[in-house]
Amino acid sequence: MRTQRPTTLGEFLVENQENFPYATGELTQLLSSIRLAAKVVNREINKAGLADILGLSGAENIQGENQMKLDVFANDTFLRTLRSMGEVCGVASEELEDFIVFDDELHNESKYVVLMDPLDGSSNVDVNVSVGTIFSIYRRITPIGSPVKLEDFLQPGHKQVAAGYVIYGSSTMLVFTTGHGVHGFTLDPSIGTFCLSHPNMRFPERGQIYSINEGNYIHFPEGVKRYLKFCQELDPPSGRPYTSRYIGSLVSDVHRNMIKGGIYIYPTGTMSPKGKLRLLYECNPLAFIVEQAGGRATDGFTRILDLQPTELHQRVPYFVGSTAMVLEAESFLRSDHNE
Ligand code: AHM
Ligand code: MG
Repeated sequence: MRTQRPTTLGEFLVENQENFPYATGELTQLLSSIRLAAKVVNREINKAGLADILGLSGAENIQGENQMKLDVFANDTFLRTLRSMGEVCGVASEELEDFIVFDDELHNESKYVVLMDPLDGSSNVDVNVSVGTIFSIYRRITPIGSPVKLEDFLQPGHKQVAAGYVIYGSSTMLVFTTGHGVHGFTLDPSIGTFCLSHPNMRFPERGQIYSINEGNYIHFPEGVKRYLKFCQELDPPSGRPYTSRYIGSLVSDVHRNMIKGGIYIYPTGTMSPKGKLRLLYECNPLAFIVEQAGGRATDGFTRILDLQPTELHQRVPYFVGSTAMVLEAESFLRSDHNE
C-alpha cells in the first residue's frame, strides 16, 4: 500500500499563493522567513534542559561569554531573519520598548510590518513546559519608500493580513491564517520540515474546558467570579462542571482549547486593572486565528479585532475561545455592568 506524502509548509505556501491578500509572493517569502526562524528557536528550546550542564541561557559558557536568555535569543533570531529579507520595513516586539525601523532603500520599499511576541510564556522553559511565538502581519499605511512610523503598527486587528503562532510543545507546530481558514503544520524533526497535519482547524462551538489563573480569584470583577461559579456548577446535560486547565502559556492554552473546545480568560483585576495580555503582540494575532477557526475573541464587551490601539504595549482583558462559551461569559459581565 502506498502512503501519501504529507504536504510541506513550503509546498502549501506556493500552492495557495493566490489565496494570500495582494499575492505578489512577498507574503509567501515573509512566512518562509518566519518558518526558518522558528526552526532555529525550536532547536535552542530543545536544548534548554541542558542549560546547567552545558552552560546555556543566562549562564557563562566555557569561554567566559554570557549566553543569551532564550527570550532574548528568540527576539534576536526573528529580528535578524526578518531583516535579512526584503519584505519587512519594520518590526515591533514585546521584548523591545520601541519599534524597529529597517531604514534603508531595500526595506523602505517593502509593504509589511511584523509585530511579535518572540517567546511567550518564557518562564515555562525552565520547567520543560510548552511555550510559543506569536506573530502578526500588517500592510503599512504610510507611503512605500519612506521609513515606517508608529501609525503603521497601531492598526486595528481586523487589518491584519496574516497571523500565526509557533507552539514549542511535545511536538513543534506552526499554525497560521491569511484570512482563508487556519492551518497547522507539525515539524518533522527527522527532516527539519513542517508538514500539514491540521488543515482547516475549527473551534468546537462549545467545550468543557475553562482556562484562567484562579489564584487571582478575589481580585476578579464580580461578573467573572459568577461565571466561574457557573462553570463549576453541577449540570450534567450541559457538561458542567467544566474542567479547569491552565498551562500559563497563552499559545498552548488557546491551541488546546481550539482542538478540544473551551474558553481562556485573562480578565481585569485589582492587581492588573487593564488585564495582563498585550493587544498587539498576543491578543490581536490570536483573535484573528480564533475567528478564522469559528471562535470568538473579545475584551468582555467589544470584539478584540475592532479595538483601535493607542500604544504599542497596550494591555487588554481577554475572553477567547469557543463562541458559545465566550458569549456566555460576556452575559455574566454585562449583568455585572448593569447592576
Ligand atoms: P509573558 O508575555 O510575559 O510571557 O506573559 C504572557 C503569559 C501568557 O502566556 C499566559 O497566559 C499568562 O502570561 C500567564 O500569566 P499568569 O502567570 O499571570 O497567569
Ligand atoms: Mg507574552
